[in-house]
Amino acid sequence: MNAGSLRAKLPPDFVWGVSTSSYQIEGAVKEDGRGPSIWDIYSRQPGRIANGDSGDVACDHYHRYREDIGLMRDLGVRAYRFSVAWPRVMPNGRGDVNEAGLAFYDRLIDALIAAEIEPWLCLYHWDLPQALGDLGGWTNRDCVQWFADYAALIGRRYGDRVKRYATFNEPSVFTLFGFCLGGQPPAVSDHAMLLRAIHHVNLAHGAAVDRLRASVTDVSLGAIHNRQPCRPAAGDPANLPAAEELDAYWNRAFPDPQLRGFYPPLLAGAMAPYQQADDLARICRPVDWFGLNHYSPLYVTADAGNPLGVGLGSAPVNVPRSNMGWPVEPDAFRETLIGVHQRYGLPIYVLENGTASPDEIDASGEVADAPRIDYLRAYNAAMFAAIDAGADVRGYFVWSLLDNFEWGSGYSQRFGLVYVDYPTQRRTPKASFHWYARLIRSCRAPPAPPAGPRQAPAAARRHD
Ligand code: GCO
Repeated sequence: MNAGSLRAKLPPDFVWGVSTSSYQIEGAVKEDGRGPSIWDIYSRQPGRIANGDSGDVACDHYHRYREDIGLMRDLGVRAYRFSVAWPRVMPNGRGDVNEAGLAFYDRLIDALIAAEIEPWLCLYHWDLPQALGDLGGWTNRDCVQWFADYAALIGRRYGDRVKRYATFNEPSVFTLFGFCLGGQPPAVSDHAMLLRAIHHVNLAHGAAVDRLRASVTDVSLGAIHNRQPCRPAAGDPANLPAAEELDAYWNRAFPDPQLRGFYPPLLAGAMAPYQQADDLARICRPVDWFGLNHYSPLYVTADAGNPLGVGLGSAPVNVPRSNMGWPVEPDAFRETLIGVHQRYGLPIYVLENGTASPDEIDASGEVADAPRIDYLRAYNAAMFAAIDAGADVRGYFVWSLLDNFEWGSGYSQRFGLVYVDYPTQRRTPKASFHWYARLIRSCRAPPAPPAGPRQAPAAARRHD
């Protein structure tokens, strides 16, 4: 990749970053007053998580955040996307506030700012307080107000230092897998509950946008959507209706009402019974950017085993795959960036992109993660091609800084630029860490040359 030419394509204020999430890295799940989340309870249920793993300790980031910020500095990123654990700051999700929990994020944010790394704060990366889950969670319309009150608390507490906020991470993913496809809490499969959850999360997004705008001066906010083309598995036309159905739920059920003011046609009728007057106006509130997570296309099959009749099938055999089995198709990323630009017309920040690879520490103590370097090189080239085609992409954040708790896969999958040896919590930057650091340095605009002697204005020079 010719970095020099890349610089020409990037806006001068292009943001290079890394991303993580609270439940996946913090640990300390019972420390300093934190309440349980639905993921704490779900992870402890037998058979839910590979190898019986949980986020109880994870990367112990709660105690090691200063070391991890040092790694970010070495990487050369100027931005760090993290999430706040709602039950760490409000143990029951509403009412009482946990000062010790708030104080942790004060320490984290202050240390980031001291390291000249801009904090990007995501309010919700799936760890709903279990106390609210017990009251129906996102199927209960009261959760909208509970979330808005939580957003207001965060804005008031950190708004003097944090200006970048995301309301939700991947709302389509946690609602689809939680209420229809399985694999995430509350692990039910019920179309009415899915529709209620979708609608209430959309309402909660709109309410939080209003509360953040009211509490944070100069706020810059958006939501983070996983957007991936839904293709009929095996190219079989019989799978096309399932691909179109999943596309409506996975790619449009949130950005369309939030940014265009209406549900996609495949959802609109089914959603109507759960809407109250002016709900769409409550959802469609002005945001500043589109947060995009992208990994690979989805190959969709018809599957009568769930209310949507959709299943995740296999990619074509000739397509390379990651350790997760996800197809590596960078051109789908280019298409997605251009499509998001054309459909929503907002500045785009890529807030997750990366891959799982079978990383090991070799005899010399290094981690030669060539598959991740190949992936990042190809996907950055695809991003630059999309920018060249006119997509307004303003930033790129790698998922993830650290190997971490990969939900149902537990610690069996590694997405980090930094290898985490979990028994010792030792961090080892991988080869991809150094590759990404070089890419950032090469793409960052060179410092302006020192001002030379003052010259006459150009017009005057033309005549001299
Ligand atoms: C997601 C989540 C992350 C995952 C990452 C790899 O997209 O599922 O945002 O928490 O860990 O994407 O699956």
